[in-house]
Amino acid sequence: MSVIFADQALLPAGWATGVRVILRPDGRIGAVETDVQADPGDLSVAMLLPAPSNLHSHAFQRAMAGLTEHRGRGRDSFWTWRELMYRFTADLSPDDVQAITAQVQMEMLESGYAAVAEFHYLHHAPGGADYADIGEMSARVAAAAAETGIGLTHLPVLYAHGGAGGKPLEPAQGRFGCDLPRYEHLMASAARAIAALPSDCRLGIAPHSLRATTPDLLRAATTAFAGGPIHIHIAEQMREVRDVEAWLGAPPVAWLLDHLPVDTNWCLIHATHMTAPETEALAKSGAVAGLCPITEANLGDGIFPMEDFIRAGGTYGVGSDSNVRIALAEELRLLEYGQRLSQQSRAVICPEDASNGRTLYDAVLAGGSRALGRDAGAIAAGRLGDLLALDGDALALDGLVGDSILDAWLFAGDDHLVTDVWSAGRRKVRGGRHEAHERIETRYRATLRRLLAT
Ligand code: NGQ
Ligand code: ZN
Repeated sequence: MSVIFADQALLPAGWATGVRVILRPDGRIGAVETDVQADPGDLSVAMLLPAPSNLHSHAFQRAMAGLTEHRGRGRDSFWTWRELMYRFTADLSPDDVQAITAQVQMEMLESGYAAVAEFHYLHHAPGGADYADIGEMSARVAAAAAETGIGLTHLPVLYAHGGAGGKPLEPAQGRFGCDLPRYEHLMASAARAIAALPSDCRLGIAPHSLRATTPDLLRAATTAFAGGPIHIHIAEQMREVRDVEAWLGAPPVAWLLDHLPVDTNWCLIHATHMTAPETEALAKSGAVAGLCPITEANLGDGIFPMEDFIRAGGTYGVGSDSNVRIALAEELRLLEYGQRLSQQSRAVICPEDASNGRTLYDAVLAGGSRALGRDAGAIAAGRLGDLLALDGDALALDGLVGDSILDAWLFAGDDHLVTDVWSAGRRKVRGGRHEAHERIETRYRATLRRLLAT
């Protein structure tokens, strides 16, 4: 048993003071006491919060952060960025992927995320042949999680087509591609890799997008792997919306909701471009909208119809997607700021007479846990011990109580205010640094230097 004592903590019923959180050896919270004093053996922190889950990541893309900001000829777009990204994947080795993924997971933990859903599609060797173990790359993602201690929901991606209408894969997509039998082998291997991790880690599936699958394949895969998390990219770019409409006779979100049993196991990544009826139907389905504001801004995707979605009772969470920046506070701030800029208004996401910071934070705790299939998101007996502590001595937080802590952190601060992070009770970050920071970063630097040289 270890015990954290917090001067202030955010509990399901609201802020409490004098809080003891008792962590069980299995990584769950055993009990929560309030209005008490610290015991001598307790670890004392100023401000304790549940730590959110990051619901969308492509770890390898972290290594090209900042390298896609040179404008080429013509108009830069998501599609020209994708060309660069494909070129970048061409010779990443399993060692490279493991080194990059460990760095990414470490940065996520240091930023305050306790867990991540890794939407993993770089499966095969250069040229597209299977590795000796078809799940080699999944095993590397799992090995990174074993080293960093992050809570992993691993989502091997089913990527079978090069574009809407069942187009064949492009040569540059060869390392991603699987038909269903090959995918089933991959999933079996990935399941073995995940079984070696702590029990909070789990497996789900990710049909990449409507354009990278077909209706039949999507139905077959989601039936074969029903019952766990199902993530899919959808309606991110207008070109994709038009292609799907021309092919399937409906816009992507409407088509998906009409043709598959979309429920709380599903997470629709981006869902940026929706009509009002699609927005309402998605909200009512119980599926999570997986919003990635920093990447969506970077790639020029557009702005999610948040007001309509919230009015209809929708659930959302955030992901760092391309990992061009891994920054929890910034991700939430940009989510709200995109709405402010487009609506020419303030406090767009927040209901009346409430805190912006608290509203955003509560929402992504719930949405992230649901999307990862992770029993976290609250400091309550029985839940996983996904926790973070903030620096009560920091100037930005000095003297603050309750929701104003969240407002100050998310709108006027950054992730340097995060001092300690626990994932399922595993205390991996202290003093703002991951326990293996030096080793992981040194290896990552060497990997990057080699990649940049080629
Ligand atoms: C991805 N990126 O899966 O990383 C995609 C591009 C593709 C985003 N959807 C790859 N933002 O579409 O093939
Ligand atoms: Zn993505």
